[in-house]
Amino acid sequence: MIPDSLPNIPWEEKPMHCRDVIWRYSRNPIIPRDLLLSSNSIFNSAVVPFDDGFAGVFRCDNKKREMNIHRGFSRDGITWQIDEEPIEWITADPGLNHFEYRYDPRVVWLEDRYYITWCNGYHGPTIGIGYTYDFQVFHFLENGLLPFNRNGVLFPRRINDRYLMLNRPSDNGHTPFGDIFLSQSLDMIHWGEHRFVMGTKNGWQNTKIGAGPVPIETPEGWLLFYHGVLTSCNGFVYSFGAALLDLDQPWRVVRRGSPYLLSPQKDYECVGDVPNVTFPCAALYDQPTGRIAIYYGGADTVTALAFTTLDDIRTFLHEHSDG
Ligand code: BMA
Repeated sequence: MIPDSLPNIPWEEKPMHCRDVIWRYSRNPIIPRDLLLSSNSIFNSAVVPFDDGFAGVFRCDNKKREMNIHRGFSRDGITWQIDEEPIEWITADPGLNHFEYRYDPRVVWLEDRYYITWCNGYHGPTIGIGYTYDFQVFHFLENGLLPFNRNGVLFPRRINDRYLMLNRPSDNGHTPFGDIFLSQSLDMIHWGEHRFVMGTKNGWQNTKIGAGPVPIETPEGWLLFYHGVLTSCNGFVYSFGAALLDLDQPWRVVRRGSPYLLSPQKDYECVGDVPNVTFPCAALYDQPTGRIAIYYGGADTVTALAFTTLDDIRTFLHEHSDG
């Protein structure tokens, strides 16, 4: 169960000189690439409140450059103990456990358990869906959609009886296109009733977009942080921004911020295995204070943290929205 109040949310006040909506943790990155003996890089990872602290699922690319997801725990959400070995999945169909790759996890508390979604290699990238009750035993449920698809992100509750998942149809490579869609399910296995949510736009999100952290429920709508990709003459640049989706029909966009909120500007975002990438996969929210902590990958190499408040985001979306 995730409480509305999260007094131990990682937090740092906005620096005096900062005029941005989002500010970075002063001691970024919080997870170095070599935290594990076996790791080449640890990035694009997801965390949730768990017990007295936090649990997480981390994307760890190893020194063979295999991409897999590992479990971790933390007291404060900043210093993490991550397993050397990847998560082992229990599945009824052994054919599904054939490992190609697993990456970019998201974790959500939904009804009675933590669901994990990730980009799962199954004859191409698709959305793997699994769950755990305790972060000890992990069950692999199904591939929710056909290849090729990435950035599968579940909503934290059913809406109109349905589970909802944002996703981004793609190709088998470094996809030069991509819009956000929403798919619906009565049982978490069979997905349909697909709806278009939003597409690319000029500027920082001109090539493709994809859902980031699990949407946060607010009185004005679902707050969605999402990444947007610009094609520069030197390759892709991954920034992220925010939108509000309708509470009952979340494929309807209520507001969409036109400037990005954060783009690769610090060394650990600009320099690494893939330069110029900021890629959010998780956000913690403390309702009483409105504090939000966003976890994002830097340059496909390290994990970093940034902060904002719901008020800051609300003001931003009111003042800089293009609908
Ligand atoms: C995307 C995913 C992300 C990665 C990004 C930038 O397609 O593979 O994991 O952060 O590219 O390389």
